[in-house]
Amino acid sequence: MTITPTQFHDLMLRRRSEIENALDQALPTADTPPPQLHEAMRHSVQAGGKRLRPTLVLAAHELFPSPRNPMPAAVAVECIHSYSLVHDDLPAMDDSTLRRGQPTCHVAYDEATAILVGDALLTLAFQILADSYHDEPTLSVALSRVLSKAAGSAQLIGGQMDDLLAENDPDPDPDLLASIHSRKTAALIIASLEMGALMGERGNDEEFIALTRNMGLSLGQAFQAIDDVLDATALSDQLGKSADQDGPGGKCTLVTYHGLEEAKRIAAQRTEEAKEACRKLGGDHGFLLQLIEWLGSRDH
Ligand code: GRG
Repeated sequence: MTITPTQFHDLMLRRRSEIENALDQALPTADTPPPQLHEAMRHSVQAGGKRLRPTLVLAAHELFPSPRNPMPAAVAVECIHSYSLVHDDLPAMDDSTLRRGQPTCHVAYDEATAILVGDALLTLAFQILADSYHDEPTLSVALSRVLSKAAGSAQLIGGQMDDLLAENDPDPDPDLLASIHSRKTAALIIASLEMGALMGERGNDEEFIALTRNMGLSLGQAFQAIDDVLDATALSDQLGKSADQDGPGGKCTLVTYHGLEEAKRIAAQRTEEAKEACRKLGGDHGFLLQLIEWLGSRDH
């Protein structure tokens, strides 16, 4: 079913608000002992953000919807994403002071608290999956498997490690750069789509799941290319995070490696590939298709 831009905009707002309500319910209240930790968790998760990954979980479930509730899985993915941002901003990593338009967690609180916030969000994600899908143990295990693999040392964490090791490399390897992007950025995007698809009516169809993951890889690559372009061209105010973090720090990006125009071309090409893959999925893909298009033209 195709949807108009106005319908897409309204749906995005509605879903975002539903996701934020669910996050609010899932996070321990700020006065839960120790309050400093729980306030800081809320500071980091509730600062805003596009809520892309949870939106992808919901959109993939909607392709072939089932009576299952995809929201807890969507919340679990956002917990992992938020933890990775808190840790990425730490002085030992990207050393950033602004995130989602707010002071980063270690600036608003302190480094030890920010480390513990990341630990707590990572743990909470799997508690949510275990609690919310315990009536369907096979599904619960499948969701935990997909998310733990994407967040683990071979994917998200390994991509971050190689990203740090590659900093200031005078002769960066383009294959390593692509591999870092597919692990650091695309893995969680792929997992979000796969988790949504697993909960839908075609969750047991291996070919469908493989197609969904394939679309996620193109979307993840497009997302990273646009992130690199925005980092090089946008202002911190617009991004809500410290801009031009990559250039001066000596980090290799698609822009520093290929130049701005080629990075833009890669972003557009990957976006087209993701749209093509989305159409092949069939089902009710109208919202997902517009979401991919919107991400291709995002300015923050
Ligand atoms: C610390 C294990 C660990 C991993 C960190 C998140 C991350 C990996 C690195 C952040 C650096 C970066 C710019 C990655 C590129 C893509 C990315 C994850 C951007 C941030 O995601 P958005 O734009 O953020 O969806 P919001 O705030 O909108 O949720």
